Amino acid sequence: MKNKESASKKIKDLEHYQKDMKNKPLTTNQGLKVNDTNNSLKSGERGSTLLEDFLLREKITSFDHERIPERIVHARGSAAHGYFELYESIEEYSKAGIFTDTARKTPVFVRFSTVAGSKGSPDLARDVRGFAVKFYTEEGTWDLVGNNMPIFFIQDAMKFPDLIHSVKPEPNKEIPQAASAHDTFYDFVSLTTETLHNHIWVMSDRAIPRSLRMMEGFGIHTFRLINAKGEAHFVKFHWKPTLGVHSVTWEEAVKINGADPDFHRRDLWDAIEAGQYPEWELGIQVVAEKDEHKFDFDLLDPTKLIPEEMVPVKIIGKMTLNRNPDNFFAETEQVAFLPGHIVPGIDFTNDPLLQGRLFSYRDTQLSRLGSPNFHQIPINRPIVETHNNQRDAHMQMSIPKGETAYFPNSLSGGCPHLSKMAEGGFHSYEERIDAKKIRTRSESFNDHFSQPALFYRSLADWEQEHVAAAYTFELGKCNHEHIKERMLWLIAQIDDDLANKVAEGLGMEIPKDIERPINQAIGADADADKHQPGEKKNYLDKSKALSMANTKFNSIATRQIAVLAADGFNMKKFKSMTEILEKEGAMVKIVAPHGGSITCDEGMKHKVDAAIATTESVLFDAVYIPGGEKSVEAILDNGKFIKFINESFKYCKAIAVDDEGEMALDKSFIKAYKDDNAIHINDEPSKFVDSISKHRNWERRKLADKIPV
Ligand code: HDE
Repeated sequence: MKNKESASKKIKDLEHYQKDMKNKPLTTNQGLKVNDTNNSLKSGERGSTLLEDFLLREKITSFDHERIPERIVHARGSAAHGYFELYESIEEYSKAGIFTDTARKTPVFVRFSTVAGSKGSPDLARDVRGFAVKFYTEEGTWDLVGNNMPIFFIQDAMKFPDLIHSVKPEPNKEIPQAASAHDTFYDFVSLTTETLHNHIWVMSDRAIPRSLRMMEGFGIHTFRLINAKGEAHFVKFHWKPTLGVHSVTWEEAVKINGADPDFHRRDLWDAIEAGQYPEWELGIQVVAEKDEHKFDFDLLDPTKLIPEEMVPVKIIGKMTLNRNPDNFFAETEQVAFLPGHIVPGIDFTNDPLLQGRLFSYRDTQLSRLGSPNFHQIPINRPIVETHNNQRDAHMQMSIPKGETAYFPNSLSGGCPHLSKMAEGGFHSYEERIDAKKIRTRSESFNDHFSQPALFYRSLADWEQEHVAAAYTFELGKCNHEHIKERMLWLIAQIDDDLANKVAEGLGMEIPKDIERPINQAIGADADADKHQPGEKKNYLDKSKALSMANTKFNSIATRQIAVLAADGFNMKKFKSMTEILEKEGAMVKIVAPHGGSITCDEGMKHKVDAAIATTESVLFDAVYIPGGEKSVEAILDNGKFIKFINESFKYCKAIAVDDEGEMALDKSFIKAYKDDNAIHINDEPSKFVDSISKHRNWERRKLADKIPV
């Protein structure tokens, strides 16, 4: 169901371009009604096809050219429409209408993506997620093109092609797809130590989110906010999901990729269709210009975050996604995000990564969308009128009138005319620059170990274990010993304990010292010593915001609950349990021995959501087994149900059973562990709800490792 009421300005604009085929005759692109689209024109019934057949040629030509180049990075993505609302004006920092006018509902279009994989790659790859937001503001479009991690791999745009070439499939054999676990990536990472911070985030569960709706977003770079007086403040942007930040485990991710490679895409779509609109609050970390140099790291270095303990995040508004796209290609594929799209009140800094992005995104749209007129594609059009002297090129959709296409002119009355700043004219922030032209990296960017160490220290024990397992898995997939050794040495610079665990898993020794220079991202004539990673600093012991153990655990909204049942299940308990789960916003799905429907002990038919043969436990958050002897016996007759139960236990999920449902536990690994905190036998439904809202019972994990599924 589309939410018509909140149909925003942008949605109305898009409606203008929508085509509804209902009750319409099939026509050619010229409007000619078609009488036969099944047979080509031939000379005789069995004769050869004629070149004259313009109907065949139009249809086939269109088909032949359906594909456009996929994005070189972030090819795999899913998107949705929504709106942004401001809680309170921040006019002391920014004059942007979106940050001062609390009455506005600014339309947005948001695209989430993985980075390394192709368009058809699975959703649960271990990877950074793109989090790109297009705000259609009254002053023009602002694109906040961020990721789900607060830092980036590299410090200078010049390194981006190298980074991406190293992680993409190896060029001789085009292997592996959507995976960083291979030699070329670790060759690059181990020679480019600035990558280590983003890399350890990728080794954490942040790289395998439970849902796109349960991950944070970050603008990453330090930007500037500019107020009406022209004063600037540094700012970092944060998106915080109202459902909290939750992830799956790596083993589950691997299984989900097989069971449902569209897991995230489907989850986003289904939640919106069900009216369970994903929400994020927007937060800002603001730093006065005068405080630029008071930190132990450089604010212009995109491999550094500002710990929230040092600069708190001020929550200023909320984004809600309430409408799925009508057409994947027209909207999700053709949307073009450009970090260079800003509005008065927001400006750039000299972050060398951001500066390079300001070039790359416009450039890439030219090859992807084929024309500088890509801004005229409906999804990319701003909601405000545009007038300028740019003309022509492929696919010009407007008909600019008049005899002039230059400025200044007198023949068109000087129009389109310039706007003063007071009228909303954009004016770049006048930053003082007094420098020599130089190709180098600032030494203030040399700290490569402190923040990965801070991240690792801040994690809960189960998160740390997952990080160690991820390094071990990824390096275990590498073939070259010298690359693994270099990585082990570097991990030891971050944390000894972590390095020991990884070394043990790899069956290797941590090398005592390895030949310098370690960091090879320097010029041939550069003084290597000046550009090596500095000593690890400890300016903060732990930062709470870095651990998912400190996220929100107060909702089970949109959680998928599998009800394992067959004919004869006990309706009474089923009803009281599922009513509460559904009231809390969970999605209850009946998984049965077969499709169609099953009949409860009160003789009513219930639609089966998935036959056991078509689904897997990793697609669910929790399991409920109602009583009813016949029902429980029927499910225990099928080994896949037992696997389902054992696997749910293994991945630390909440499980509830009523009455005879307990027989299912006795047939499973759980038999000896019925006192587990998240196993509920004839318990109050509210207790089951509590356990689901905790996401996982990590206390169970050591035991769970022993379960052979
Ligand atoms: Fe991107 N990036 N990027 N990137 N990026 C692209 O632009 C690039 C970087 C991000 O859903 C491309 O339209 C360079 C950081 C997202 O359509 C391309 C550098 C961050 C998306 C490009 C970076 C991002 C892209 C490919 C280093 C987080 C997907 C297709 C200087 C702050 C947007 C396209 C969407 C896409 C270049 C680094 C986020 C090639 C050169 C840092 C979310 O232009």
